[in-house]
Amino acid sequence: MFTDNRAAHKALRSSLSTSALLAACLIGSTTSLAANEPISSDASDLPGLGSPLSLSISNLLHDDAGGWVGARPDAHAPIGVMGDHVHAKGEWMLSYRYMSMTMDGSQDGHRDLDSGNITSLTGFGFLVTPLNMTMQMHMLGAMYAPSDDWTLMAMVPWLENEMDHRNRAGLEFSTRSRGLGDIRIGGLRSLWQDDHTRAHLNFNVSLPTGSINAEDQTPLSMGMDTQLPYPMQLGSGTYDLMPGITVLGKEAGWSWGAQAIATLRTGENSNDYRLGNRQDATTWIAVEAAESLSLSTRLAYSHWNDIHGADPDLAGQLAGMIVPTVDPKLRSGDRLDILFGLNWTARAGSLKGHRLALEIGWPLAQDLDGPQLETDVLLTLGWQLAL
Ligand SMILES: [Cu+2]
Repeated sequence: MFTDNRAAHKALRSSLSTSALLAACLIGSTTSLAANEPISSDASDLPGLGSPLSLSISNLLHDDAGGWVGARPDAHAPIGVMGDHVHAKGEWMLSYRYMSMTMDGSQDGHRDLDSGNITSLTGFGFLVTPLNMTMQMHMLGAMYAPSDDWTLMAMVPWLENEMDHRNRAGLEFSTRSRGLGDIRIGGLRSLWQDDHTRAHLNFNVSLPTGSINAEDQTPLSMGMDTQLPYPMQLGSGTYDLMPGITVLGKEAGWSWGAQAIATLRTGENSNDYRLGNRQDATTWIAVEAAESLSLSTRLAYSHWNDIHGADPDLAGQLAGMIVPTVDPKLRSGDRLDILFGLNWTARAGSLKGHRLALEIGWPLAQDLDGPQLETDVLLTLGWQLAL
C-alpha cells in the first residue's frame, strides 16, 4: 500500500518544508517560554503551593477544573476536526468554517495517470477526462449543551464545486455546481472525564438537504443543462448515520486527540443509488506555542466505497464511455493526509471568547479505484465563538 513514488515525493516535499516552518516556530516559542518563569504542571495541580507569578502563568496554560473548553488555544482540536469537544451545561457556541479541497490529476491505484491515457483509445478510452476539481464549503455551526452529559450540534454547509475537463479532441471546458449541502444534526454524549483525558461518543445524522440533481452545460449537451456526474452533486440524497468516538488528552503545554467516525448511508436516494459508506480516523498533537497560540500536527485516514445502484440520468453517459466520473464503480479509494494547524484564541478584551484557526494539509498517499481525481491540498479556516 502507498507505494506511488511521484505522489509520495510530492507530499513528502511539501510536508518537509511545512515541518521545517513548524519546527522553527516551535523552537522560537520554546526559547521565549524558557526565558520566563519555569512552568510547572504541579503548580496548577496544587495551586496553594505555587508562587503568585507561577500561578498566574499556570492559570494561563491550564483551564480550571472541568474547563476543557476554556482559555487554552489547544482546548479545541485542529479546526478540520468536527465534533471534537463537548460543552458544559448551558454553554453555546457558534462557528464558521471555510473548507477547500483541490484535486489535480488522476490516479488508478497508486499510479499517476497521464490525461491523454484516459482519453486515448489505446488507454482507458473515455471521451472526456476530468483535469482538476475545486470543492469549497462555507459551513455554519452551532453547539448547545442542555446538560453536562449531552451537547447538541448542527452544521449547515454551502458548497461550490468546479471541475475542469479535456476531451479527446483537446477541447477544455468547466462545469460548476453550487448550493446548500447536507445539513448535519446530532449530539455528543460524554463518556468520561478526568484531569488529563476525556472521551465522548459522536451521534450525527446527515440529512438529504443537498441536491442530487445539479445540472450544467457541457459541449455534448447542445446548450441544454444536463445532469452532472456523482462528484459534482451537492448531497448524498439519503439519511446518513455518522456514529463515532473521540478521545482527548491534555498535559502541561501540549495536548493530543483521536477520533473515528463512520458514515453509514441508509436506503436509496430518489435517483436510484446510494453513495458508498466511509470511515474516517484521525489523530493529532498540539503544543502551546504562546499564551494564545497553539500549533498542531495531524494525521487523517479515510476510506470510502463505491456507489451502489446508478443514476438513470447518467446511464447514457456511462454506456457511451463519456467520462469516468459517471461510473459508480470508479469511486472508491483510501487516503492518508498530514495536516498542520494553528489555533489562536483571544483571552481578554472585547474579543474574549473568539477563536481563529487554520489548518492546511496534503495527502501522504492515496489509493484510488480510477481513473479518479487525486487530492492535492486541503485547507480549513475557521472562527468559533463560545457564549
Ligand atoms: Cu463547541
